[in-house]
Amino acid sequence: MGKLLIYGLEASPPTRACLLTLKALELPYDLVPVNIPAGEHLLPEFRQKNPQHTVPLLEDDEVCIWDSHAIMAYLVGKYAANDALYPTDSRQRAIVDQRLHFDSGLMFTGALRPITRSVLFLGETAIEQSRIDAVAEIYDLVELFLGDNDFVAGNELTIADFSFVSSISCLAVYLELDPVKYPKILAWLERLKELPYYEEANGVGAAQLEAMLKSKNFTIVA
Ligand SMILES: N[C@@H](CCC(=O)N[C@@H](CS)C(=O)NCC(=O)O)C(=O)O
Repeated sequence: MGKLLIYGLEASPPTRACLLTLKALELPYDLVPVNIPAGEHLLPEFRQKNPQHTVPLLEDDEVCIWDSHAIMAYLVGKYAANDALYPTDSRQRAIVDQRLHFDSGLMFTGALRPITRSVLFLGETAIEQSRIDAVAEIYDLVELFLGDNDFVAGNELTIADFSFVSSISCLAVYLELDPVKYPKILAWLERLKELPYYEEANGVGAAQLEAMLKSKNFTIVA
């Protein structure tokens, strides 16, 4: 096996979800930096590997896989010693898959990405309250998903937790997690922060993105 290459940047939430998976599986990898603000993802060399020009992109022995959710599933399927992070049992897998689609379709793509794009790349400094209300609706659902479980897809840590934590640690920049309304999400976040690789794989990049966003001095308007 050649060394795994993960193209992306630490500030990118889906890149961080993959870094969490790589660390959890103790897989050696190189993070190949792709400077999105400088447009490196649009260069022909990168588009040749990923015509959709998104990060993260995984390169494994010349096979290119993109979309963090697909990458995480691939890494567990190919390299994990067991299926704990992405169960093969149909029922358990369906729950994990539902959470991954929730992140892919709604939490990251529907809420986080458009707001972040407006602030970082389109120079908008006023975020409409309705977009923040949509974040609150997402929190409401995540609080329900957690129920009495320790993790978002049950009582075991899975790749769904990696997706969720990479997105939620950034959504919290737009809407703080109210301890009265979201005690389960906050307790779950603390649980994830206890992972020995959390800070390196998610904490550092989340702080970078938070600093980038706050430097734009955005406000929320009705
Ligand atoms: N669903 C994708 C989303 C990836 C994505 O949108 N990444 C952003 C950076 S955080 C990106 O590459 N933006 C550049 C572009 O879309 O051209 C995933 O989970 O990997």
